[in-house]
Amino acid sequence: MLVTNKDLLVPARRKGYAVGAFNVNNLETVLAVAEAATEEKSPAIIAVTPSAIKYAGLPYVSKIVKTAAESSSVPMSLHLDHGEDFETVSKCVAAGFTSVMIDGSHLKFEENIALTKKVVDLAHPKGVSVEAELGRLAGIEEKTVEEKEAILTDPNSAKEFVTRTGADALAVAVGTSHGAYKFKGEAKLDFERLKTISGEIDLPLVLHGASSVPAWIIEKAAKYGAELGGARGIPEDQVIRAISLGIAKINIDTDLRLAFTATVREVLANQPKEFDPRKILGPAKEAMKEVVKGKMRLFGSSGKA
Ligand code: TD4
Ligand code: CA
Ligand code: ZN
Repeated sequence: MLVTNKDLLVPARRKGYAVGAFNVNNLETVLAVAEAATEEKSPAIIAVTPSAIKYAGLPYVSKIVKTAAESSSVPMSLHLDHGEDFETVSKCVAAGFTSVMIDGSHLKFEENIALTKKVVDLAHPKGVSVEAELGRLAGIEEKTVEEKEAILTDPNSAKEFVTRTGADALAVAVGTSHGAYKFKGEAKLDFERLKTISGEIDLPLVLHGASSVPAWIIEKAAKYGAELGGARGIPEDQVIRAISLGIAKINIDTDLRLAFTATVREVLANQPKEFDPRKILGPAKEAMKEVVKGKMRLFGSSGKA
């Protein structure tokens, strides 16, 4: 069934687990998430970025995801990830998204509040949840204390931000970043900061850039010709620690892209006579589904639907 992020995340924060938000841009990824959620009896958030909308088209992407959610026995939401402006958010709300993120993290504090509040005023009367972001996603390796303070979420202003905007969930910057190259050396998240923020705010907190970049996927991709040297993500034990400190929504895109790519490479390499897309993308879907199921178990959302 189709629900909002608020429906999924408030119980998650209260009970100490997290719901995965999985980015999709094609049918196979939607099927992978929906099938994994059903088999794991887990809630799931299906996330779509503006560039995924550009790729697939808003009517297609919204209808495919809604169809998946409505034909599922488990609760799923259709969420706009990193909505960049009011117009994009309005279009997604009109298309039936049940949750939107407005990413005003690049704006000045007061401007971020004003834009987020404007989105909340549009979304809430329609029963749509709103995620906001404070602080910028960036690796904190080799950064000075001053640089970190400028980038990461300021615990002192986070409370004021959520109170004044009325947002339902807050994406925090604690040292994660998007993509497959998060750290050069050891993974380093600012758990002290996260602890302080979650002490101040009882809203569900969101961890972006949370892919683990599993070694086995990188090795499989590399075996079949991928060049992904230096790829590094967030170790699973650090993800678990973040959940214990108030993270209730975890965004995963990179690990799905890697599983998809590694498997397509494998099939094409092993079966050079194959040219039926279903025989190539079917295994890629299965690989993504296994990744999603693993995340649901790791995040503690399995069995919570
Ligand atoms: O919000 N996300 C997904 C961002 C995807 C970037 O998007 P487009 O190419 O579609 O514009 C995350 O936080 C994912 O984090 P991850 O660790 O998986 O990269
Ligand atoms: Ca941002
Ligand atoms: Zn993100």
